[in-house]
Amino acid sequence: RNVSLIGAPTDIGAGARGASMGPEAIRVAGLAEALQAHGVDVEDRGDLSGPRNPWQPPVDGYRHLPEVVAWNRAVHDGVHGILKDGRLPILLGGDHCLGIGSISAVARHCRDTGKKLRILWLDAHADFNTSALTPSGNIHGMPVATLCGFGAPDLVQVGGFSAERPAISPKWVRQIGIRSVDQGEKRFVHEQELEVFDMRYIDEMGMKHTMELALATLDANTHLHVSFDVDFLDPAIAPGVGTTVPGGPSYREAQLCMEMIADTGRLASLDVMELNPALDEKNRTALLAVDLIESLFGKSTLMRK
Ligand code: DIR
Ligand code: MN
Ligand code: MN
Ligand code: MN
Repeated sequence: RNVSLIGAPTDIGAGARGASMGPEAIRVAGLAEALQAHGVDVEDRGDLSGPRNPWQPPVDGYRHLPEVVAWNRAVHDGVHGILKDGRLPILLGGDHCLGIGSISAVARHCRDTGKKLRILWLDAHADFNTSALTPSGNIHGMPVATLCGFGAPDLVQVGGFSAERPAISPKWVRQIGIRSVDQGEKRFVHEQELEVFDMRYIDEMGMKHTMELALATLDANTHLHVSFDVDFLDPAIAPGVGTTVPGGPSYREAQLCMEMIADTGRLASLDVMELNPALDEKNRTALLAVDLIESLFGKSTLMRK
């Protein structure tokens, strides 16, 4: 497989500064070298650029909306270019608002090539807020809703989509690891019938059963996109994120999650988001992310099947 790394060094949609340093921290943790060691062809397209973070309060329910739009247009074009070259993009975030640019590019590519799209959203949060529902105004809490057509028009339209014909349908999404959803957001998640495997579900049914359901009905024509918010992981093993929430997947649960995705053979694009080196301890969260991405690309202790 041919992989292209692309960095988006910004924290423009986040509630804490520092995710802008994420791309370089993942490079320093050795992502390219680790994948190459597993026989993956890796190129690094370097970093995108965009406006600096002005660190202003929200306006009409959105913080930094013009800057978020500029960054997402850049991410869209970068990711779409990689897909057109027939390569697998790995977006190095950056905060999770950039999932709008990344997944709109994937959705456009799938539409143009007649592929079915399935999105696995690994996160502590549902990221399904709107400007009316958000308690923070931070757009990293809104990418899933925006991609489904509920968001600022300039963001809904990234990639040529619209509220009438949005980039994705809630039906294409499976959320895993969720444990923090705001009050209004909770109602909207139910109303839109998002399929959420929250931590209670994982506690009761186990990660194996959860992933079997989340990965059911993939076929040879499915493009599988994984949007990996590093705060998915338990903060005890992954402290380097802006919005930690206790009670996340353990190291073993996260490994199993990644290995079961790898076993499908359908992974076609990946976001690695919200890594915040300013809050990390000697880059351990970046090193863990690299370890898990190796598993996502098929590293396992023994040969299987
Ligand atoms: C919270 C936190 N739900 C918000 N969201 C996220 O501000 O909307 N934190 N995504 O990572
Ligand atoms: Mn999150
Ligand atoms: Mn997120
Ligand atoms: Mn390793």
